Amino acid sequence: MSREEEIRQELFDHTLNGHAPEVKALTEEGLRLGMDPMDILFKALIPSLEEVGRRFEKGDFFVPEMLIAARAMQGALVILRPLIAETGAKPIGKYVIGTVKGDIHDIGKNLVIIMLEGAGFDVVDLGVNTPPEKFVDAVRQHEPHIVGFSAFLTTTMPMFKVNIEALKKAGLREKVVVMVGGAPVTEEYAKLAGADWYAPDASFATRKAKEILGAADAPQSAALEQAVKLIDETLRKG
Ligand code: B1M
Repeated sequence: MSREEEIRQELFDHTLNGHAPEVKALTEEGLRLGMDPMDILFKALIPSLEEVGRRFEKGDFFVPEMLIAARAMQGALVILRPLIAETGAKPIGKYVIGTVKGDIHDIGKNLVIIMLEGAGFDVVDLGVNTPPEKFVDAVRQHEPHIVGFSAFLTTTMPMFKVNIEALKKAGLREKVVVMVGGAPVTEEYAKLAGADWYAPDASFATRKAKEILGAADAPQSAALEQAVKLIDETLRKG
C-alpha cells in the first residue's frame, strides 16, 4: 500500500473516531506529499462521515460520536477550503447562504460555499441556526443575486417557507433568486415552499447558480472541474 493510500485509510479511521489532531496532521502530510485536496475530501473525509451516519442510524453511534467526527472533519476543511477555492477567477456574482433556524448542521453548506467560491462567487456565509430576520437583513445589505437556504432535518425544512414569507413581507422577494438544498429536501418540497431552485448537491448548486447569472460558460479552475467530477462520482456511488 502506498503512503497516499495509507493516508486515505487513516483519515477515514481517525475521522470516524473523531481524532481531530490526527486528521489535521494527516491532511497536512497528504498535501505535503502532493495529494489533491479534492481527493482527500471526497475519497477519505466524506466517506467516513457517511459511515458515521450509517452507524448513527443503526444505533451504534450516538450524538457525541457524530459531533466529534464532524469536528475532526471541520479541522481538515479549514485547511482544504482555501486550496480548493483558490481560482483567481473574477467575482461573477454574490451569494448569501445560511443554515435555517433550528438547524446546526453545516458541513454540507460549507461544501456548497467551497464550490461557489471556487467558481468565482462572492459568498456571504450567515452560519447556522439563522433566523429569518438575519436572512432578510443580509439580502437588504448585500443585495445578492441569489440567497440559499440549507436544511438538514425534516423538522427544519418548513423554515424555507417562513424565510420566503419574511422576504416577501420585506418587499425583497422579487429582488433575489431563492435556492434551497440539504439532505432531506426534494425538488417537489422546494416548489411547495416557494423556492425558485432546488439543488441536490454542491456541484449542481454551483452549475445552476452560474446559469442563473448567465455565466454558465465562465472559466472554471481545474480544481473546480475536478470537484464537480468527484462530487458527481461520489453521489452516483452513494
Ligand atoms: Co445530525 N442528523 N443531527 N448531526 N447528522 C443527520 C442529518 C441524520 C440524517 C442522521 C441519521 O439519522 N441518519 C438525521 C436527520 C434525520 C432527518 O431529519 N431526516 C440527523 C439528526 C436526527 C440529528 C439530531 C436531531 C440528533 C439528535 O440530537 N437526536 C441533531 C439535530 C441538531 C440540530 O441541528 N438542531 C443532530 C446533530 C448533529 C451533529 C451536531 C452531531 C452533527 C453536525 C455537525 C455539523 O454539521 N457541524 C451531525 C452530523 C455530522 C450528521 C450526519 C452524520 C452527517 C451530515 C453531513 O455533514 N453530511 C448526518 C447523517 C448523514 O448525512 N449521513 C446527520 C455530509 C454532507 C456533505 O452532506 O449535509 O447532505 P449534506 O450536504 C450536501 C447536500 O445536501 C447539498 O450539498 C451538500 C454537498 O454536496 N446541500 C445543498 C446542502 N446545502 C445546500 C444548499 C443548497 C444546495 C445544495 O442551496 C442553497
